[in-house]
Amino acid sequence: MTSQAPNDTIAAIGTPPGEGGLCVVRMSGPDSFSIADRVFSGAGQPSACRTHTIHHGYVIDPRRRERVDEVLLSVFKAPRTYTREDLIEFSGHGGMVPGAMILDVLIRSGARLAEPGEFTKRAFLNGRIDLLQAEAVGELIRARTDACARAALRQLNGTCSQQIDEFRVNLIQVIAFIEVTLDFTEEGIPDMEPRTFLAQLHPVQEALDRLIKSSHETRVLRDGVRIALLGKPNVGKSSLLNMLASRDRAIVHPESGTTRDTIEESVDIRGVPVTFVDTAGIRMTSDWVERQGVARSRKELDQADIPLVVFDASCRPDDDDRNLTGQLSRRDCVFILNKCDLDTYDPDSYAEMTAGGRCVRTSATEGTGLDDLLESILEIVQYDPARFESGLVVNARQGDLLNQAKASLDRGIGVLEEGLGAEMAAIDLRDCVRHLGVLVGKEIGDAVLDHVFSRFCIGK
Ligand SMILES: Nc1nc2c(ncn2[C@@H]2O[C@H](COP(=O)(O)OP(=O)(O)OP(=O)(O)O)[C@@H](O)[C@H]2O)c(=O)[nH]1
Ligand SMILES: [Mg+2]
Repeated sequence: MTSQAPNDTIAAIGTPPGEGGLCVVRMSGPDSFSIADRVFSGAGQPSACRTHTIHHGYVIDPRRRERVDEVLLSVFKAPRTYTREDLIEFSGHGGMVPGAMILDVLIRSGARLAEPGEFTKRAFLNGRIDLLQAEAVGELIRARTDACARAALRQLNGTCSQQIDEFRVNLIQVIAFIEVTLDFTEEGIPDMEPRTFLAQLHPVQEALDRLIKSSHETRVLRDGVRIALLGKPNVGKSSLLNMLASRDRAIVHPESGTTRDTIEESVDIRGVPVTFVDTAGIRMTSDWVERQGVARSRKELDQADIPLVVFDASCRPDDDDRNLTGQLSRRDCVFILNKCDLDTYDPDSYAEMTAGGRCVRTSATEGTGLDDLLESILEIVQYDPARFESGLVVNARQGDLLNQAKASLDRGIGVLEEGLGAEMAAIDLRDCVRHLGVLVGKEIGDAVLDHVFSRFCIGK
């Protein structure tokens, strides 16, 4: 069973910690107004104010009868509120202390400190949004690029939830027909044959399939891509990182072995959140610190989604280059033939080593080849902005449920196609409905809810 909404009153700071213009403390639940009446001093009592209005005043510590902060108080009366409960927001001065003092007064006056995501959890438990939408709030907060935020917002608007609901309605209709057919087998109902059911199920199967495919494509928006710059010392890895980041992020120097530790930089490439990792040049060395750096570079070679293998193509390949390419057992990588601005540039001498791979010619010092490099990266992540526009941003929970729903539906359709009996198919179809229900948050237990909302920040 789905949990009931709790009936206590919660409070939390809704803005990030630190110095800032404002700090917002929110409070939600049945006692919000009685607590606010006790701690707020302004032109009138909050409980007497019209809903969706803002009032100037002070938060008072009722014990000491002294002002805690000057605030604007926003009044939201149930049910047209974020949580569907009575809700109050105090906008006080930003900073480490004022918000904490307001919160302290609210807690001492009867509110409880909210758990992470509890405001959004209440919006869900009170039926304002479904679980897909609640999770989209979390995605929106965590979004690292515009494209990811837009996708989360679409999900928050309920577009995906509507689609899932349509699937459920269609399946429930078919299950109901099957049950009716079973009840009236004697009389025989001519329209209720497997092909009638199949005609209704196939479009759901196709639409679910499309949703799963598009969710694979949008996964990269949510999780981002980790791309490592690898190569022997001095080939220009740090210079390339600076070119990709459009700033002087890493130290560049003519001496070999400049970069000792891995350096990360987040970049938005046409909506895809990419983390570029600059690494220490891979070579045999007796220097202890450099050896640790090389070990980290090797780890990056395994961990990164895409390795960018950099060569200094103004010199001929040597053993260090050959050793490195020997370790590339695998996967998509991009070979970068750097330093194309130099007279001695000879990319052909690398042809054998890079045979069959994607190659890009660059000059990190002159900024040449950046577009080609970005294109190669987007090709590997199969980025297509048009498809991203309609996709669902799935997390692991949602991905699992979509796949389980699809598997049940496929089984049910298989049973009908083989003429094994509609009552058998109904069992699978019911499973599918159940999985889709859990996806949008119907009939789920506390453990799942706690897991979903524990990943939120406090105050959301
Ligand atoms: N002419 C030219 N010089 C470059 C280019 N890229 C890098 N360099 C120079 O090559 C030298 C080494 O560059 P880095 O970016 O520090 O090379 P790295 O691969 O990070 O080196 P390590 O950190 O020592 O492994 C510096 O003097 C750079 O200015 C390029 O495309 N053309
Ligand atoms: Mg470097």
